[in-house]
Amino acid sequence: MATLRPPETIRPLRILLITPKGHKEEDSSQKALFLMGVGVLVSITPPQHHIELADELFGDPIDYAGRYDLVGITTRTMNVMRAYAIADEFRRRGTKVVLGGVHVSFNYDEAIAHADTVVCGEAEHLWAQLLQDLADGQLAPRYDSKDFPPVNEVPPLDYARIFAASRRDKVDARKSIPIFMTRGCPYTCAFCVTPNFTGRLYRIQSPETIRAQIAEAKRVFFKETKYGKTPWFMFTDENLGVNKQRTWEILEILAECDIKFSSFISINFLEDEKTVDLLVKAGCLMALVGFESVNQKTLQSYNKGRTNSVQRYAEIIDNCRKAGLNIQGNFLTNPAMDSYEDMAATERFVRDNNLVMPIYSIITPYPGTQLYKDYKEQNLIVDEDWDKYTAHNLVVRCDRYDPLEYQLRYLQHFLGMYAWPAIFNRVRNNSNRLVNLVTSVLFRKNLQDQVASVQSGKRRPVQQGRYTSPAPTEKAERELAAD
Ligand code: B12
Ligand code: SF4
Repeated sequence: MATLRPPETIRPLRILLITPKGHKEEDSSQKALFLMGVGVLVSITPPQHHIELADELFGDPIDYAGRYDLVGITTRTMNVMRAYAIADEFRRRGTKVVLGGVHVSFNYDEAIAHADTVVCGEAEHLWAQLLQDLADGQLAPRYDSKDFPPVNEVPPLDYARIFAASRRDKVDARKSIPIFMTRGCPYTCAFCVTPNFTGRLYRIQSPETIRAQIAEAKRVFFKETKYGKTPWFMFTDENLGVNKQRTWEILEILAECDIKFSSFISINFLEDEKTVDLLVKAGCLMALVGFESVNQKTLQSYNKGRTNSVQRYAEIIDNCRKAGLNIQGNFLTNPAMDSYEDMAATERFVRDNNLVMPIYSIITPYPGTQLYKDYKEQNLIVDEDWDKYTAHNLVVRCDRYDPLEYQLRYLQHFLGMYAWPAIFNRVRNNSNRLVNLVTSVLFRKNLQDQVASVQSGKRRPVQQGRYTSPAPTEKAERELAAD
């Protein structure tokens, strides 16, 4: 690793950072004003460089003829094919391209065919080095966070610079502003990228930094209108409540900031009355919870049994609601484990508990997860067309059911969570009625379209040949014998 020189000795660069929109990515009414990965890059770029942002989720055009020294593209699995297409076009015109983000971090060989360099892992400690190398004409083909010191502290966001670089305007109280308090999550759910990415290192910003960032984000991005005087923040934390004491401190600061927000938080943290009370006082409109399954055995197979206890779900939701906290729920279905009856039970659970904005996904083995590794070894992944990795397409083996029927039934149960009586009860039983109504109606329409496209044959899972299970490994045989 070369040493970093003072900024004034490094040629100023013109940089374009792109957020691509996956070919099959659906339009969302609540997309983030900017992706956090991009926000972080802008905030840590040495000041002499000029940065522009183009976000395809908002329809920003991409100026392929623009004179840029570097085009950086962030990737997730569902948008990576689009990222590659954009990268190829810029490189065809002689512009240097760097790819980064969760997908390419686990697929270097695939990604480098479309880029001059690929960043694997977190960029905080390598970005300035990469830019210096580029300015010196010595760009390396790979920058891996493992070769740099660990990111023990996450940097505060520079909202003013992000605003200046982006094409977004100020937002009113109906649109959320992204921010994070913590990064990482120490748990090891098999379907999640976090444990092998940023996870084990759980970092928490200091209360003073949080207070200052909120004030700055409000000043830069928020405008008061008839829709309200209180800004709404989207916390992009993986899991807010991991360190209880520090979470309480953060929530006490937030309570003084006059904001509303939503955040991911594990269900077990919501068992604690004080945490719930402080969340409500801090302005939390909605806790985003990964319930994943209403079957404890399935949770155990995902390594999620430690945080989630199905038996306690309904009581915790009820207590939170009584305290004034809405609970949003995320669920998964897996053809290897979940029958049609399980799908019906999941829908019933969502409806009985009046969860807000439920998201139902089909198990998707994202590269970098333990699930991907296991399914790859067992030959259970049938489709690696990354465009389909939106979490709503069947890309894994489906032996017990007809794949097309499984795909359809899954969408129908998802739509069932947005049937009119379900929407009615959801709106009636939760606070923030207008938000709940509007988002539910939008989800309903989107799901109706998805069901129609499967029914019409426009969208179908790949053909799956007859499956012969691999011979059990020695370990599996031992476990079976122990059972
Ligand atoms: C917050 C969050 C959300 C929020 C907000 C999303 C948003 N639009 O920002 C909401 C709730 C809306 C959401 C929704 C979904 N999400 Co989400 N989400 C996250 C979460 C928890 C944090 C993302 C984040 O902001 N991280 C903080 C930033 C700073 O990290 P970063 O983006 O990785 O960036 C760093 C590096 O990657 C690198 N980098 C990134 N880009 C670039 C570019 C360049 C050029 C360079 C040099 C470096 C670089 O540098 C950055 C700083 O270190 C992640 C978990 C995770 N670990 O990433 C999941 C995650 C991204 N989500 C995921 C999924 C699957 C979804 C959904 C499909 C879930 C569903 N069933 O509907 C939807 C899809 C919505 C959509 N269209 O985007 C997956 C994606 C897996 C994958 N391989 O693509 C993740 C990884 C979780 C998981 N299951 O493992 N999500
Ligand atoms: S609790 Fe959430 S963020 Fe943490 S590993 Fe599990 S799914 Fe990922």
